[in-house]
Amino acid sequence: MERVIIHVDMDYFYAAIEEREDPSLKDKAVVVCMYSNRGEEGGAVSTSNYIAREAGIRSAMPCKQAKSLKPDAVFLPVRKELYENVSARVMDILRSHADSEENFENISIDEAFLEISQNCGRDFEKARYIGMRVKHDVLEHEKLTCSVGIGPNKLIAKMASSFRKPDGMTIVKPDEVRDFLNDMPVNRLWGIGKVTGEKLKKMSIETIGQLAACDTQELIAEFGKKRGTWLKKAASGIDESPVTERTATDQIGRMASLKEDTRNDDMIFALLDELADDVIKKAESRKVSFRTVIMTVIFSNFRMATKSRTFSHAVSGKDILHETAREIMLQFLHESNMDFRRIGIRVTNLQQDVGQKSLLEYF
Ligand code: TTP
Ligand code: CA
Repeated sequence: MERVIIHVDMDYFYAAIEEREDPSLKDKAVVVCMYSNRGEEGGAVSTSNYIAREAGIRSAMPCKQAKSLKPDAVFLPVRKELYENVSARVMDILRSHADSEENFENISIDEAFLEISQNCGRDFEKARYIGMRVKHDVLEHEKLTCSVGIGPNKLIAKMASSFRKPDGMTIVKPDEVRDFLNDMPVNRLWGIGKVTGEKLKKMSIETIGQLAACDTQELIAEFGKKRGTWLKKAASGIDESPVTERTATDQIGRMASLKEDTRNDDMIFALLDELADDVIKKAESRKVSFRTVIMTVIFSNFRMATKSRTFSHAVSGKDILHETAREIMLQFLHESNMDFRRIGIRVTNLQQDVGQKSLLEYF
């Protein structure tokens, strides 16, 4: 049965809330910073408004670097509790537009999926009207803008919402999916990380259309059965994963110190693999899959940094955790030249495995 799914992504969320709280910030560059316990010098950019982005400021960049790019920007500390309260209210507005409470899925502090198949009678023109109502209600009640994507499944809806930002709305009808994806660079496919992107590049696959045209067996030979099959399906715009409210909210994690402060890849990756294996064992014994991987590094100067990756669907198994953990760790190594003291890995957004195989397990 054909479905209609909306994905909503709030625009420059933390910075937008700060702008709303203090209208004098309106035409200024605003940078929200996560300061470490070492004060302002050690912080990283959480997010920034679009004026600041024009100066090249990006999430996760050291605040110091952001300051040098845009000295007249307004730098503000993260106010997580405030953002969480706003998020809860926004999610209530979004949920009210879904077919039912169960047809709503909150995937991060500022993103959610809503299934509206029934509410729009599977008619994409009516879906457009619901999308406009969603944007209108969020703006009216919370004075915030969002970007909306509407498509026949979660994958397409998610990619559509980032197509026109900020304050955009993009509708991709089932017969438009192919054209929508065809010429996009392959790394824009939701779920493709750096490692997979580079592997595909080596195979001379640059666009999603080229990936869709690939022989499934060739992809399986390169990426394994689950991942290879998923790549082929996703590139063809197929995603059968349901919109479902998350249930379990806890997490599983391990953290340990390296034998000595180091930047040596072998030492770091050996410990990382060990920690990831422990996390997977615990997840398997509890029969849960996870959607988010969070990595923490404590540097030799005790500064702490965190990075996370949220998958489009719940995933499980050693390989995906190892790959993701290594990818994130490489980013840490790339972005800092300090020695590492401790590393940690956590999985969250846990979902109980119910034995039902869906596309979400093809990762
Ligand atoms: P995003 O949706 O990735 O970013 P955004 O809402 O700021 O901007 P966009 O308009 O491009 O959607 O993340 C949501 C919030 O999560 C963001 O406002 C701040 C927080 N965040 C971090 O703290 N660190 C990060 O590295 C990222 C990417 C986001
Ligand atoms: Ca956002």
